[in-house]
Amino acid sequence: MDEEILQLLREHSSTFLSGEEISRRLKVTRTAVWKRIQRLRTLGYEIEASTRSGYRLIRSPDLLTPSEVKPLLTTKWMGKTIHYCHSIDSTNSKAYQLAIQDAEEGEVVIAELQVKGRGRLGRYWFSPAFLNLYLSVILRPQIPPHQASLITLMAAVATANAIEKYSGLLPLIKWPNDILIRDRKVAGLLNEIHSEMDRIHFVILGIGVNLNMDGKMFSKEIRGVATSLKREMGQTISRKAFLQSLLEELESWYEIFLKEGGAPVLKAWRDRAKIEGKRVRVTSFGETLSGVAVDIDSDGAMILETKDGKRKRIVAGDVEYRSSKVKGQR
Ligand code: BTX
Repeated sequence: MDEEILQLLREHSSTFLSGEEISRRLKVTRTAVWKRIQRLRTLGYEIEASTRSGYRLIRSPDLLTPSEVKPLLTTKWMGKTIHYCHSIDSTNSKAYQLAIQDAEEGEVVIAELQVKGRGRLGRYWFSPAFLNLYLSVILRPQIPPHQASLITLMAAVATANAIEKYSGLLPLIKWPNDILIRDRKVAGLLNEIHSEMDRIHFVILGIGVNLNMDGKMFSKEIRGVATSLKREMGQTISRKAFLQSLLEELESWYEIFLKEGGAPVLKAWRDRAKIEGKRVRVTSFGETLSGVAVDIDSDGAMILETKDGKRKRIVAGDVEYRSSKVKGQR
């Protein structure tokens, strides 16, 4: 009912709407309306009340509810269905369940708070309430499973582009999919697939972007390695506006990928990651290797040249950048 009351108040934003009129339209008592108005106020909605004239919506908080977000969306299909959760274990887990139950491509799960936000390889994602963005998008690409990592690269490019468009800053992608500003992680992606040997059922694109966390809000363990857009820009970020920009970029890059294949995604990723010639230490499946990153291949795996001149293909793992690039590399 909250959404319906808000909808009515929005439709009459320049005038008061009487409690009687709201109760008639929603077929509930005036006391029920009053209780809901009180509840909306606790959520941050500023609603003026006058005994004679009724209620008027003055200001909405920066919540990510469908009624706040949808009017701003410029996408054609992505985010047309939004599953909003105030608090959840992980938006990826919820999106996975929905996808198993036949949710459609483009449905999005958004949460204000994740109590078990997940990172890659069993790690955690720090997800405090009302400050950042935690979302998961359900995709159903008709591609073979070995190309799924191109979807991850595509999502990293889209996220980096949204950050640049919003902030004017130049984020760097770190293989495979960390988004860094001035060497600190501002966003992370956790993409999960459900597939058979030769067919993908669905991909869950999980994206976390640090928007409004101040330095002291970061947990101790990540204070030195993480940042937020607010910290970098020195101003509060509108989560709704950023979400609009992110979904627009994601939809457009996904369509490019489906139409033109991996080439444009790989090119954009290379431009953003500048990986060629970087000295790296890679941990992959319990093994640590040092060398120089040569490139990524057409499936998104990193090609590493080790000291003995051998080339290795790294499909998953973590990368640590070491000192400067090798001479002669771009
Ligand atoms: P990752 O494994 O690359 O990064 C996790 C590591 O990053 C942690 O071990 C910690 O050191 C650091 N870290 C944790 N939280 C943060 C944070 N808020 N900012 C910066 N660094 C942090 C990256 O995994 C993938 C993260 C995906 C998160 C999204 S949120 C929506 C969706 N649902 C879900 O459960 N996960 C994804």
